[in-house]
Amino acid sequence: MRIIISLLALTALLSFTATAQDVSSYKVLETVDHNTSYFTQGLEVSEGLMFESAGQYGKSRIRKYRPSGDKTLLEEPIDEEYFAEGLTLFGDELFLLTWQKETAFVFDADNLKIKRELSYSGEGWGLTSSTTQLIMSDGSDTIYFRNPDSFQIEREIQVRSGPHSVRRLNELEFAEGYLWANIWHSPVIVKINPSTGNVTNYYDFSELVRKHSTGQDEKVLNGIAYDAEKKAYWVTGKLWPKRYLVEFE
Ligand SMILES: [Ca+2]
Repeated sequence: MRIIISLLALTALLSFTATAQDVSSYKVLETVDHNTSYFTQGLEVSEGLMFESAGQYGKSRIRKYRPSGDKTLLEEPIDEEYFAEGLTLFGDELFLLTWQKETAFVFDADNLKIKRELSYSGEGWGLTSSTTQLIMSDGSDTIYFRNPDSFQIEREIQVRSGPHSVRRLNELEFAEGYLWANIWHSPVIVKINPSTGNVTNYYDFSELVRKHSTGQDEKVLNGIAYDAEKKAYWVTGKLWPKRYLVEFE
């Protein structure tokens, strides 16, 4: 039954012919509370601090807290004309995308105050970073690698599963040499080779999605953050009451 559900989820959402062996397994190691008013867009952990952005007009904000719980240490609202999207830490600065205003904000990660603004073309969805670049999605199958100083695009990849495009790429995480991505309105997390754009693994979170998304279409799985201390990944969803520490196979 579980395999049937997984196959349905994958074929329906990724529009390709999946086989049972395409679905990799994972293990939930820890469960902690998550603020149910947070329409989670970006999620990241660094040196014992978790950073999160929440979307929606008039409710967009960023905060930081400890990964072990949900007590907010510091929070900063975003101007109500912006719908906050992906968030990532680069050096001692946080970069935040906005959905349709072609504006990114750069914050001091210590006090969460805006230092400067950047502009780009098109929509902003997910954002993560390597040691040298910012890595961005825009809801299509394209991933953009940007220079953190100029914000200019240095490289692009198209994400593919075999011959098929994988679209609606949303929240991102670059960790352990791979790019991990939520797919908007999908219970699936994909693991992507950042050089080729090829999807190497799929992880089906239908079980958690069924538990948390009932009755509200936008309460989707979103948010991936690699916790280097625990060598595992935190995952959650928009307005979800829980955040999960997961070990991917
Ligand atoms: Ca992330």
